[in-house]
This record gives sequence, structure tokens and C-alpha cells, in this order.
Amino acid sequence: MTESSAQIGVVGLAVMGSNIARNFANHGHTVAVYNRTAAKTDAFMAEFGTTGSFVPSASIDEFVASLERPRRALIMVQAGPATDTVISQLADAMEPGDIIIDGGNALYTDTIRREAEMSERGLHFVGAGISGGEEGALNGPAIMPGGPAESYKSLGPLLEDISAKVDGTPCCTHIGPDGAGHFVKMVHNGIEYADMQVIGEAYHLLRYAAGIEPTEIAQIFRTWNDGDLDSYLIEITAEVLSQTDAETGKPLIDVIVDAAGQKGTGRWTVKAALDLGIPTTGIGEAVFARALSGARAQRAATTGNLPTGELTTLDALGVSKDDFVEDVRRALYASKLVAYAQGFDEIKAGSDEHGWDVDPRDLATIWRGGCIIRAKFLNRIVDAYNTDPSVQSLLLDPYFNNEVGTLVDSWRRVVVASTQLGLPIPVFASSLSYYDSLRSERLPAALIQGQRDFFGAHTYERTDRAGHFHTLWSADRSEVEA
Ligand code: NBP
Repeated sequence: MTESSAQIGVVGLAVMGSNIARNFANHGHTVAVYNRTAAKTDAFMAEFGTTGSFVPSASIDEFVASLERPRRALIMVQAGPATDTVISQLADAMEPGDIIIDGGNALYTDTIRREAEMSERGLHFVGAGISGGEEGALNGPAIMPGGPAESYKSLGPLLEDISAKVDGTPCCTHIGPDGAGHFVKMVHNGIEYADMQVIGEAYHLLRYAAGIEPTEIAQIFRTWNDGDLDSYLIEITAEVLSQTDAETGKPLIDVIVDAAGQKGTGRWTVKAALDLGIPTTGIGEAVFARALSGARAQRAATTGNLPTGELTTLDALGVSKDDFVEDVRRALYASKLVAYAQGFDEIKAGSDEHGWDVDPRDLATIWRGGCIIRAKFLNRIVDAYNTDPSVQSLLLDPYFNNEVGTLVDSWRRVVVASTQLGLPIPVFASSLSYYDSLRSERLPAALIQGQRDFFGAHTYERTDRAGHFHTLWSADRSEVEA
């Protein structure tokens, strides 16, 4: 192998990095590989060295020297300080015009900082969100690269090559400057949290309200996967629910501890939404639901020890099992629409705040394949933004508006029945409240303004004329213009 022969290099050969390196090689590219612990590079070469064209290196300098110009180095190491260390090592060995890509799950504000630092040194820095997990990394992920548009000219074709394809379209496109790629990846993960939670709530109701066994629920999810809900997450849900535990012979779902883990991207999505003032209630409830599930000591203390009030059953409510299953499907679909609408609202707000000019159609297009939230209905989101790029909410798009019209009665019935049965449905219920808030002519916010004016002279606006007003609450209660 000659010097400077690799089209791309990958730093970090853990699960994600080694699979992405193999993906590049499987597409005919020569790939430089480097890992801090050299034994991992050796192990990688021993296992996969003959499956493609790899150039292993034992040092960063050797790794950089093995790359074609402009050099393209993809970092796939632990997000946080490890990424900063590798960036600094690469930057010291690289030359102006070279491209450093961070493919880890970086916080977008870190990406903004890193891009500015690298830009000062004449280097291109690309924060690329990569979704699809281990399998996607090897066979075709969805890739959301940010950074300078100029770097995409040289980098884009390589990334598009290894990304998933839907109808021949790569699931990769330039998202926008600096932190845009990692920001949209973060919101993607937030939507993923909400999507998983609504599926979880649907399962829980079918199981504990309708009394259906997991294997039968798996079959119901398979049927749902043939319709509007067609998606990767619904598909794998059926797989999980039909799995039997080899040791006990029970459904696997019954031996898995019901405490959901999280690595942080859902939490980041909600924090960013709070800062931007965007009500991503579905994602927020999903993050809190995971937190509550994981509060094991508190749950051990409260389970069975909180008064329930009078609970009922579906039979007592006169609801047939078949009708309930269909209502749950519709409630799931409606709540999912809300979560996506909110996620796209957050992306628009983030893009406006940072001047990224993110096109929501790009996201809906590239999320159709490779990533965890891949779903058929993303095509409808592309159509919605094609119809009206500045639509105030996806729920107003004629197609989705009509869909929600067919779902809302079921949605209300499910929320009412679940409440009467005492079963938790945080995202179903909060999404319906969000929906009812959006369509309400009057909200209790008028009272909140009155209270704020009472205790803090924060003033209020009037419905009948312009200006800001204050009532002299502790004097004669006349109104003055502020
Ligand atoms: P990990 O996140 O487990 O990181 C392990 C890698 O980081 C190893 O190569 C390790 O080298 C390297 N590393 C560490 Br730790 N500290 C380092 C340092 N100071 N200097 C240089 N290298 C260092 O790997 P992963 O699970 O493959 O994930 C890689 C990235 O992809 C992460 O940012 C992660 O968040 C993201 N990710 C994405 C998805 C997805 O679906 N998109 C899934 C999983 C992960 P060593 O071998 O010498 O310890």
C-alpha cells in the first residue's frame, strides 16, 4: 500500500467505528484505521483485514499520512472529552483544507465550538449525526452532516455512498452550518424516544386493559405494520413481543426489568426545547417516563401503596376487545403525529435561532431509511412541506389534518378509558392535551397573566386594544397603561 492512499480514515474502532470502516471498504474505498489502543486495530485487521482495503496505523501521525488530500478523518470515539482529545491530535497533524468529521453523538453546542476552533486553523470541521446503530453503520445508516458547505463537495459523495438508500435516494444530505447536523440528530433521537414510548403505551393497554397475550399483541403489531404505522420500530416491537425466554419459557418481555435506560440525547432534546421555548411535550413525557421507570427505589415504595379510587374494566365500560384494539392503534398514530410535529417545530426553531436554514424536507427524506425512526409516513411529511414550506404545524397540513380528524374520537376514548382503568399513558394523554391546547380559542394563560400582574406587576395585554396594562391591585384596582 502506497502512502496517502486512503480516501477516508476512521479513528475509533469500537462497535460503530469498525462497522463504518467496513461499510466504506465494502463500497470499494481504501480506509485508514486507527484506534488509541493498538490491540483493537490489530484485532480489527485480524478479523476484517482481508475483506477490503484497509490501511492500519499505530499512531495518529502515521494515520494522517496515509490519507489522500484533502484528508478526511471520521472520528467515532466516545462523545465528550475523548472527542476533543482526538480532534486536537488530528488538527496538529493535518493541514489547512483537511476535513475532520465527528460521527459520534456530540452535543450540538460542542460542535459549534469545535467548528469555530477548527475554522480558525483553516480546517473543515463536520459534525455528522449518524443513526442506525451497529447494523446501520455496517449496512447503511442515515447520515446528517453539518459544517461548511464547501467540505460537503469532497465529503458528501463518500458519505452518500455508504448511507442507506430509499427509492435510489441516499439517506444523507448536507444539513447546514456548524452544529446543524448534530442538532437534527439530537431531535431525531428525541422523536425516537417519543415513538418508542407511544408504542410502549399501546402495548401496555393491549396487555393490561384488553388482557391480550404478548404473542397475540406481536401479531397485532405486524398487522399495524402493513398500514399507516409501517415503521422499523413497529416491526422490531413485534419481534421483541414474540420472543420466548429460553430459561423460563415465559415471554421475554415478562422477564425484562421495566426500567428504561437513556444515554442523554432525549434529555438534550428537551433541554434545547426548553431554551427555545418549544413545547415538545411528547418527547418530554417520554424522557420523564424513562426516568420514572428507572426510579426503582421510589417505585418499590409506592407500588400498591397509593390509593387508586374506583377503577373499572373494559367490560364494565361496554368496550369490545376489537374496538379497543383499533382505538389504541388510532391513539398511537395520533400521538406519534404530535411527537413528529413537535420535533419538526423544534428543528425549525433551532434553525432560526442559529441561522442554519435547515430544510425540513431534507430530514423527512433522509430519515426514511437507515435510521431508527425510519417510517413510511415520512413521505407524507415531505409532501406536507412541499405543499406549504412554512406550515405553522404539521397538524395543519391537509393530509395530516384529515388523518387526525379520523383518529381523534378514538384518541379521546383511549385516554378516558385508560384513566378510568388506572393505566399510565403519559404521551397519549399529554399529546391530546397539547392538541386541544393548540386548537383552543382561549387558554387559561389569561388567568396566569392576571396572577402575574397581581403579585409582580408583570403587566398584561388586552384583547380589545394594543399596549401593556397593569391593574393597581393593592390600591383602587383601576387600570393604568404601563
Ligand atoms: P464508544 O462510545 O464506546 O467509544 C469507544 C471508543 O472511543 C474506543 O475506540 C476508544 O478507544 C475510544 N476512546 C475513548 Br473511550 N477515549 C479516548 C481517548 N481519550 N482518545 C482516543 N480514543 C478514545 O464507541 P461506540 O459505541 O462505537 O460509539 C462511537 C460513537 O458513536 C459515540 O460517540 C457514540 O455516542 C456514537 N454512537 C452512535 C450510535 C448510533 O446509533 N448512531 C450508536 C452507538 C454509538 P480505546 O479502544 O483505546 O479505549
